[in-house]
This record gives sequence, structure tokens and C-alpha cells, in this order.
Amino acid sequence: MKKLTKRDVFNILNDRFKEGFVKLSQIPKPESLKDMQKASKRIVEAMRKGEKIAVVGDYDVDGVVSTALMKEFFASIDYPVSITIPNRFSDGYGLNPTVLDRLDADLIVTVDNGISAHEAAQLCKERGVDLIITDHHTPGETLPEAYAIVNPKQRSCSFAYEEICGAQVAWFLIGQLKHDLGVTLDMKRFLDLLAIAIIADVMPLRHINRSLVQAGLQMFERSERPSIAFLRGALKKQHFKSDDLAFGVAPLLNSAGRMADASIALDFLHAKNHFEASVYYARLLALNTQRKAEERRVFEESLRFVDDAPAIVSVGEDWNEGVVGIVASRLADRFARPAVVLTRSEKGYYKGSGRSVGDVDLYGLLDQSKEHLLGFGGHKKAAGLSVEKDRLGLFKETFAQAAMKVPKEHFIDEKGVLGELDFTQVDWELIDIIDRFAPYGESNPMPKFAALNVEVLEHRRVGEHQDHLLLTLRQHGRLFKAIQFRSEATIEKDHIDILYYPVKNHFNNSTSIQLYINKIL
Ligand SMILES: [Mn+2]
Repeated sequence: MKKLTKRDVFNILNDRFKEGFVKLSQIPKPESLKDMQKASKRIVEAMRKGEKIAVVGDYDVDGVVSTALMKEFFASIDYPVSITIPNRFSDGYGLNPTVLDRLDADLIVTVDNGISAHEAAQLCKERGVDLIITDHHTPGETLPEAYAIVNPKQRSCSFAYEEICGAQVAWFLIGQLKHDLGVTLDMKRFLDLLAIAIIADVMPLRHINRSLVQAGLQMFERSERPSIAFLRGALKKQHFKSDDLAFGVAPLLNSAGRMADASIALDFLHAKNHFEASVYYARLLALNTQRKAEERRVFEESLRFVDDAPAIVSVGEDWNEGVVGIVASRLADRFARPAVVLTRSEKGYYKGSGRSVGDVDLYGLLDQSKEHLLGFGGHKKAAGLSVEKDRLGLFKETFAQAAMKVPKEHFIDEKGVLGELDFTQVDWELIDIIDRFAPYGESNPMPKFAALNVEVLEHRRVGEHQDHLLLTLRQHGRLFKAIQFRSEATIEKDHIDILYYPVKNHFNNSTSIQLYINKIL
């Protein structure tokens, strides 16, 4: 491993942004998305005629934020619209015939879903309802028959940035509507919410996504939106980082759709005052606690299915569909193998989610096992799938065989490890260099370093369940406090090798540098 200096760290990070940082002012105009003008004109026409408009969202964080933006926009111009977020348990996903039958509308606008709503699109057509689909999911071979489709991933769209989330597409639609209606509206007012969606939907934190998240994180510090102000207090944070949204805020909002109904998350985001925010927050917190308990149960039961095979397939009878994805990613992390977690559906077959590890192409593995699958979809890192009961064994076998063919080095997750960095290089200048390229997350991983032969002066367990490890470490005469969260390590030697990154630690009005340990090698 290469031995680095601070200067090397700067150069490596700087290289990630060869094109430079994109500024908010450089974000393309909404009209550069295909069908955007057509969609906006139709909505404006509907408003002039007083037609009934229905917005249909989705139950994950991106879908909830997309819906929240639309709701907020129409409220700001005082035009009544009906807002629907399908319930994953009773309605299923996205705009489908069940949901459609509940709507009374002349015009339907989907956000963060719809690109595969062929059946619903057909029904809309038969019923004389115009359908505008706004989505960011990868389109299939054919597109649904809709009045307009706004999706940067459709082949005929030349928008410069394909990797944007559903809420961003909705945000662009609002920008176009604002223009076409000639209303004054600060598009920045939505950026606190937008940042949550970009991070929760694991969008690459590059190009326009970077500047939007950066601006959104800054808004978190001063936003007067009651929900965000409440989060500052509840999470005891003044400064928010991308990880705070990824691991603090997003799971909380997601728990609503996972365990009950996503509308609770929507209500929280739009709480009118501190009291209302506290009421919805309490409900989210309870659902999140329930989600964590269910996640722990499913994870523990899943462990029984882990054997020597290079891929994991865990199958349950009564696992909550809402947590199988998280459990799959925990299994993949823990065992450094792709993992699939399935649970029995009401219809008798098994369905669930898979997550990959390192550089292993999960979609490719599933594609090689597709003769035993009812259906599957997704991408390299995450996928959804369904299997008939009597094919479970065969699927597991073929899936493992496909994984067997993948070279070993693809299983290693070295994302973000830049090289060896001695403690002598760790100072405020290094922290400044690292801060300059934040926010970190997808496609801009937090830079991690190796430090070898580090002396352990002190170590003890801390936290409510004693699950964190607190250490005092010394190398080349430099001493740091270090922490490993959810540590499974036991310290038996007086010198260790670690993967780590330095962070600013605020404690009792003083600021110091602390090391976060990713791994004790
Ligand atoms: Mn989405």
C-alpha cells in the first residue's frame, strides 16, 4: 500500500473532480429534460380549466420527498391537488390499477414512479385521463403510453445528468411550472428536503448532486421549516453531514412506509409548527424502533442460512418485506458476499431484495440464475427478485455457482481506502483538505487510510449496549482518541493495524481531532 502525505491526499481527492465543482448556478434549465415543457403546459392548462389534478408518489424517502415538494408547490400557489402515496402493504408499488381506482382526477402526475406503469397508463387512456409520468428509474424496453414522460434515463432524453433522484425530477418540474405560471418562488426553499432524497436514494454525490446536497446541508443548519428545526433539536446537531442524513434522518422517514404508511413521514416533513413536528416525530421514532427490532430478528434468523457458499440466500416465512433489503446489506457487509433475503409473499411465492459487495455485479449474478426466477430487476449493487417455492433450491445453487466464477478480488470492499497515512500527517490541515471535498457518500467515498503498527495505550467499551470501542492510540509520538462504532473487535495485542479516518470532534465547547476506525486489521 502506498505511503501518503497530506499533499497526496489532496491530489487524490482533487482528481475525483477533474471537471471542477458544478455550482448551483450551473444547474441546467428544467426544459432540457425531454417532455418537461409539454408536461408543464398541460398542468398549467389543467389549472386554468379548474381540472382535478392528482399527484401519486412512492413510499420510500425519495418518493415521500418528491410528493412533499409537489404538495408544497401547489399549496404555495393555492391550487388544490389530491396527494396519494400508495401503501406498500395494501396498494403495492407506484401507480397501479388498485391505486388508480381510488383517484378522481382529470390529470394524474406521478413522481418517483410510473416508468413501468403500463397497465395503469392503459387504463388512464381508456378513461380519458391524461397521465404525466415523472420518474428516474430505468425504463424497460417499451415506455408506458402516457401524455408526457419526464425521465432523464429514457433514451431520447439528452439531459446532461442521468443520475438524479425522483425528487430532483419533481424539483425541475416545479421550476418549469414556476416559469410557465410566472410566479415568484425561491427554488432553494426545497433544498433541505431535496438533500435528504438525493442521499437516501444513494445518488452519486458528484456534479449537480454535490452542489445541491451541499446547499441542502447548509440549509439544515438554519432552515425554519418546523420539521428540520425539530430534527436539529432531536438529533442534538447544529452541523449536518451527509452521513447524518443517510444514517439518522433517512431511516427515520423510511420507517413510516416500511412499517405502516408513508403519509406519516409526509406529515412530519410538512408539520406546521414545533408541536405538530413533535407528534409526528414520536410516531416515526416508534416505527423506527419497531423497524430496528424487526431488522434485528430477521438478521439473526438470516444467519442460519449462511454457509460456505460465496453468495448468501436467506429465506423466511414471516419476515417483514420492509426490512429484507436492509438485512441483505448487513449480511453482505458482514460476510463480504452478495446476499439475497427472501420472504414468503401473500401469493405463496418468495420475494425479496439482494445487495452486493465490493465490485460484484449482483444484477449479472441474478441474470445468470434467471431461469429459476419469477422476476427480477435492479442494478449492480441492489436488486429485487421473486422466486417460486419449488425453485428456491435450484436458484440458490445457480446463484452460488455464478458467484463462484467471480474473481476473489471483486469481493473486497476497498472503497475509499486511499493508502497508508501515518499519524504524523493527521492535523487540522488534513481535516481542511478532507472538508473541501465533502459531502461524502456514493461515488465520492469518505477517504480512509491505513495506519500500521499503532500502539494501543487504552481501550474500553462504551455506549448503552457496550457496542462501541473507545481507544487511545499512539504512533510516531502522536496520540489520538479513536472510536469504532458497533465494534466486534477484541483487542489482544498492544500494537494493531487499522483503517481509519480523522474527524472533528466537538465536545464541551472544545474541538479536537478524533479517529473513526472502520476496521481493525
Ligand atoms: Mn427514487
